[in-house]
Amino acid sequence: MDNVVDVEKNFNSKLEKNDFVEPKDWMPENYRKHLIRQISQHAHSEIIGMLPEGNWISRAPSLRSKIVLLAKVQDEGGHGLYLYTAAETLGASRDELLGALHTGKAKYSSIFNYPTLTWADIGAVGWLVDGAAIMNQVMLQRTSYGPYSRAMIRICKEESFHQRQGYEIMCRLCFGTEEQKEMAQDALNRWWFPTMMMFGPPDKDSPNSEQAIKWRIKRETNDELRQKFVDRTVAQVEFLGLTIPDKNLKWNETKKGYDFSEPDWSEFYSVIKGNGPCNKERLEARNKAHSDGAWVREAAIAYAEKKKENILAA
Ligand code: FAQ
Repeated sequence: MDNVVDVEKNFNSKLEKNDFVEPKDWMPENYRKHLIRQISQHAHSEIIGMLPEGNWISRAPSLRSKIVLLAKVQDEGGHGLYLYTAAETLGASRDELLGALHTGKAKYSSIFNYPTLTWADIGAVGWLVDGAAIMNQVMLQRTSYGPYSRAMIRICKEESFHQRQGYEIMCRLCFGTEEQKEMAQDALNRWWFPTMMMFGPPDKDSPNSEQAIKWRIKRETNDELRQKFVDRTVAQVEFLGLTIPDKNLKWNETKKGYDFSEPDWSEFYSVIKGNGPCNKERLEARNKAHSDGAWVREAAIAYAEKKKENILAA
């Protein structure tokens, strides 16, 4: 058996060479735990994220928009599946992870604790929320853990379609009637700062970032990604003829990027502690979906067992 020094050297050399760490490779226990924490929070965000958009499937304004929204929400369920599976390769069971979500012990993205009040919110979620998700996830395609990286490559392809779905809705509203444009502006006003919170607290207050960067789990910091997101989004807002609800937003020639206001971090901490506008509703809906789906899981297990029996008997 390899000694501890050798396996640790091998792990570090993989990181240095930008090689992937694979499930059967030796890894430090804290690296494994860090990954389970981040990947499972990410998986939970995908399936909780289905709820605010799912609310609008029956109210979509046309058959086309209903079909597109249905496909998007279904994709998010698929993303949850890839990510739970990646977490399972680290030794975490699906039941354990879902149990932590359903009892409120596990975190999921703060953004999904805000309500989707109008159809314009579905545009804003696709455009801003999926836009921020892609900004974060593009770097995760190069994360050091192989199964997570491969899941992210597939997820990013689908997320970029989602971002366009949202921007298309915003275009329709902004180039439609005055009333529709007002709806779009109202959605931007409500979603802008919660979206900025998606990247996590400022680097100086982020307990996990430093180690995550050392292990190449994260390749860019929370502040770097937030800055990139603002810089990329301003032109899209201008094209729509809307206004970002931030009086301090200003181009800074020296840094070649925009200066902007920080979101209200006390609101962020309150939301992730469970006190956002929809935390309770989201967990109730998620628990109900899980218990309503019990028969599907039972049927799938019975089918798999029967199939195994038939194979063994043949
Ligand atoms: N919400 O030390 P850091 C999507 C927690 S995209 C809730 O900076 P880290 C697509 C953090 O967990 C959204 N909690 O943490 C979609 C930590 O708590 P802990 C999901 C947050 O991990 C679109 C504490 O604060 N994307 O779902 C948030 O280095 C539309 C200190 O923070 C991902 O999860 C937050 N916003 O950086 C689906 C991407 N921010 O665990 C449906 C992968 C921070 O120590 C519809 N995750 N916290 O108790 C990541 O890249 C990272 O985990 C960050 C946080 C950047 C989210």
